Amino acid sequence: MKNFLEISQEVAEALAQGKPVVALESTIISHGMPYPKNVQTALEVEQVVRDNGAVPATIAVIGGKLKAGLSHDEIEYLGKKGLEVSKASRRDLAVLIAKKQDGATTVAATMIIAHLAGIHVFCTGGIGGVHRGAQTSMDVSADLEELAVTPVAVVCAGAKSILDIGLTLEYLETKGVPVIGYQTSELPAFYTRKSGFNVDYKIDTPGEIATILKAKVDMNVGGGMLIANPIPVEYSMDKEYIDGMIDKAISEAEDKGVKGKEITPFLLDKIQKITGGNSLFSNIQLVMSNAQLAAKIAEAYANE
Ligand code: PSU
Ligand code: MN
Repeated sequence: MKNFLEISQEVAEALAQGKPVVALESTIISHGMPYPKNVQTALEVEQVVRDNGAVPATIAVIGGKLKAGLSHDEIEYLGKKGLEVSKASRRDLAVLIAKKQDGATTVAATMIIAHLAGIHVFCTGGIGGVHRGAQTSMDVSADLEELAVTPVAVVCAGAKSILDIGLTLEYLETKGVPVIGYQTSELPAFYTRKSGFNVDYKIDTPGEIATILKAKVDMNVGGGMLIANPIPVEYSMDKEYIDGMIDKAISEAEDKGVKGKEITPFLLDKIQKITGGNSLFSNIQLVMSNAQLAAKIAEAYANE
């Protein structure tokens, strides 16, 4: 079974020694940002994880191998190929293994590979969720189903308003996923610190989050946790401005009939283009902030 899982030497050693490890996804590299910003950001995020005492494990599928821990060359390869690398979620993994192909892993697929490797803490920017209009499109991200079954804590900056945030929270409740606000009782909305919706629990320290994660993992009943870390105030965007831009992107997607796995990357790309890069800057800053928090949680978890 394990011959398709490839853990880098550094990550394998850290795990064997019980040292803190933080998983990082790769859809954000190939599909979430333009080259070369995507590669620079991916390497910087790894550095932030290191600076905060943990070992980064960037996750992707390369040549049919499920990889936990990428070299700089592999990150450069994924970033340069960009949209040519297919976006890989749970449904895609077996096919990519069999065909020996590459895949940029979503939150769902990254959680699976992190879990196979024995990593419990994962840092990303934004998760997939219940899309606006899901009542008829039934577009619910596989990320939410993964959070329901796979014991990995996902640190994010909340849910973008490309999604129906209220329905996303309802779905997570149904699926038994605890939504934790880091030092906040309100779910952040990615570019902004507020969404108008409450989290389930406000927790103020990485140590307490690690204790909850330990209990969750030790119960051994499956399922992950969502940790929402608000974007630092100095990088947060004006809510009306960004919501207006998101609405514009959504109506363009509707006009063009974009659906399925294409919709999220389409909207992310459109938003970046119509905000002239402002949102990309905020996006990068919130990922760095999440990396810092994830490393601290991983460190506390290693000491549990
Ligand atoms: N939302 C963001 N940024 C992202 C994504 C979502 O704000 O980069 C990416 C993540 O990789 C996430 C995926 O797992 O999109 C969700 O895609 P879908 O909605 O098709 O499940
Ligand atoms: Mn979808």
